This record gives sequence, C-alpha cells and structure tokens, in this order.
Amino acid sequence: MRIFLTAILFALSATAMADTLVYNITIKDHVFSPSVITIPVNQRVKFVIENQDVTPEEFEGLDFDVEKIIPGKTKSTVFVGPFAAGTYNFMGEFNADTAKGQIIVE
Ligand SMILES: [Cu+2]
Repeated sequence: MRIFLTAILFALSATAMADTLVYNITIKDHVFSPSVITIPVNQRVKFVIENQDVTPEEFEGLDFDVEKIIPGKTKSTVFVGPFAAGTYNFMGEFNADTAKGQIIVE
C-alpha cells in the first residue's frame, strides 16, 4: 500500500512539473537578459537564473515578494506568481543601476 501511494504521489508531482512554465534568464555584466519576460495571468512559473558574472547578484521583486541571492557563476531557481494582469518590476539589488527587469503578466 505504501509503495502504491508513493507511486501515485510521484505521478501527480510529475504531472504538476510538466505544467510548470520555465523561463531562462541570464545575468551578464550586471544586466538581466531578457529583461522583459511575459508570463500568463494567474500562473506560478519558474525562472532559472544563470549568473555569468563572478560577483553575486540578488534577484529581488519590487512589486512582489521574492528575494534570492545567486552567487557568481551559478544558477538558481525562483518561482514567481501567480499574478493578476499587469507589469511587475524586479531588480538585481547588488547592481540596482544596471540590473532591472519587468514581468509582463497577460
Ligand atoms: Cu534584497
């Protein structure tokens, strides 16, 4: 029975993962690329952020509550949303002059 339940849970989580939209973002020279990301309304999505700089960066939502430090030369994952339609701003807190971005939710 326990093995059976585990199999069901695994199948359910595999289905949930298959539905997750993934967006790849790069940080290079303290700039996000792409800096504007369009995602669907009311959906939690996954950002895989690769920091190609040698210095750490912090992905920080300005209109939403996400903060994640991404050490130099590493990749990190953040989940954002679900959001209502609109524009949401984020920045790299350690390089706020250059590292800026927007999430367009539509
Ligand atoms: Cu911060």
